[in-house]
Amino acid sequence: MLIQWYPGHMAKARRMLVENLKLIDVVVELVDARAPRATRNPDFDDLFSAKRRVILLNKSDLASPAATKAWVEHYRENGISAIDFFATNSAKRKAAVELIENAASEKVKRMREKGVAKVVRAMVVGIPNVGKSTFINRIAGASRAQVGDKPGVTKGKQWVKISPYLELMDTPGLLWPKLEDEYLARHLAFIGSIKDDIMDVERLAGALLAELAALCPDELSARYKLAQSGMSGEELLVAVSRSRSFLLSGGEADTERAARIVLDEYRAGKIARVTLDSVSEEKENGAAE
Ligand SMILES: Nc1nc2c(ncn2[C@@H]2O[C@H](COP(=O)(O)OP(=O)(O)O)[C@@H](O)[C@H]2O)c(=O)[nH]1
Ligand SMILES: [Mg+2]
Repeated sequence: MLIQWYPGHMAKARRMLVENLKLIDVVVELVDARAPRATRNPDFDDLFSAKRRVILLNKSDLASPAATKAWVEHYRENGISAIDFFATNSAKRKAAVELIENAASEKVKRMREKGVAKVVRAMVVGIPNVGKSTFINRIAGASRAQVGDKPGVTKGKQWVKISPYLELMDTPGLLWPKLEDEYLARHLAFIGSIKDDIMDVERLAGALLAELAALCPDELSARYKLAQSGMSGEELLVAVSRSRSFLLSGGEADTERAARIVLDEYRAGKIARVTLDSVSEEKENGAAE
């Protein structure tokens, strides 16, 4: 599976991010709760080592609640505060604001002792499609006001006031995923973070079906009415085509149509709330490289 990224764009995005880092107190990392390992750029650890960081496991509505809980605990064990999040819903807004404010509370306290009312500045970072823009809009809510340029702040940057003590940069820091590890690259493709048009959808859907057959066999059977034991991904895809009556004129399985449906349904959370990346793999292998 070969995926093209443009080194020029990457270098520019990274430069901008590093530039903006000087202005901020807290880095808010968004990862996709379905694939926290695949959607977390390992450069984060180097780039943000000097900053207070929090992690939001976004799209938790699509992930396994038990797995998300395990990831939250894993991050906490590694000294990073994390919560499960759901950017397309407002229920978690307050929890996110508190998480960010808490991350900067020591600094705020130190400044207050000096008689300065410190405004905490945060930046949202993450790879494409994890929900950065949705999060910024959600957290800004109706009060989305531009705070404007200030001394010491690079011209043109806009800050959104979240509370009297918290401002968020309205341009998220963009990083790219690491794609060297084929297994993790596949997870990025399953969740739709890599464009389908540069991949073989049938191979991709077959691989997804094989993984789902291992992770959530009952839900998979229920959705596609399959007796799946011992089937390969390719065989599973043919079985889905047949059970949905996706057939070509000669009666052959229309596996391309089935592949698109399987990918769409998985991404929309219709098959199961399932998490592809496990904490135990991360513990065994360390963070992705
Ligand atoms: N189900 C679900 N979808 C989400 C959530 N957050 C964002 N999305 C969707 O994910 C897609 C990418 O979101 P966007 O904010 O543009 O991501 P960005 O590229 O990181 O800025 C959009 O279709 C959003 O509606 C979430 O918590 N749950
Ligand atoms: Mg965006």
